[in-house]
Amino acid sequence: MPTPRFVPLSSYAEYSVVEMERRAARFRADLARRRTVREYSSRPVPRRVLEECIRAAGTAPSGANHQPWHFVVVTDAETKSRIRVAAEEEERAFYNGGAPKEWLDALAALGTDEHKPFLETAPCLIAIFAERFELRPDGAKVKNYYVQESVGIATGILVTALHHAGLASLTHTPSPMSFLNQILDRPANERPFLLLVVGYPARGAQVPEIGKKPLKSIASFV
Ligand code: IYR
Repeated sequence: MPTPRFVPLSSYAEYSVVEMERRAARFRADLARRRTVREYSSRPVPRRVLEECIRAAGTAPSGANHQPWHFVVVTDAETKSRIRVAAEEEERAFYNGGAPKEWLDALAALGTDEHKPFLETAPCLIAIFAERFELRPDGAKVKNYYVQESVGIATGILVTALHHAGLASLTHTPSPMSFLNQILDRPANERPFLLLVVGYPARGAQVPEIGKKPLKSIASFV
């Protein structure tokens, strides 16, 4: 068993209370501008921005620091098209009898349906995979811990980083998503977690008129 090695915490920055309040408020206001976008321009996004945002996601905390995620960045038109065809097949089943009425009622305010043109129009899809266990080159399996939590946090950071950089995104979850393993040639130890659609909003893009819950209904201070 390796013995832990420690280094000084040199990266931490402390701010005054006033500065903290200012930073927290500015960050909150900037994030409040983020909207899930379903209408995209086909304008390509800079690869280096995507790389930096994925690096940001890779800073997420994770169970035993195993970093059980893999991000596949898809910009190739043919691959996007194959993903659209497969996703729409799942979505058709979902919207036409597969999903319980209660679920469809809950989605009514978003105006979503089985048509997913953004999977082809948007310049970039980031397929996020969760590594249920690590497969070592010698075939040995190493268990990962809190995989859903870890990949969820990394995905949240990625969504935030993309917004901060000036790109729009959509968290898309066709269900089931195992077609992503086939199309993107990912190994069986990786489970598709989420398909993130990334790009610039289409000119005149519209979003549903929905709100976020106020602090008092999402938090209690005891
Ligand atoms: N995956 C479907 C349905 C869907 C489900 C939820 I929960 C949403 O918040 C939005 C959509 C789709 O993408 O249309």
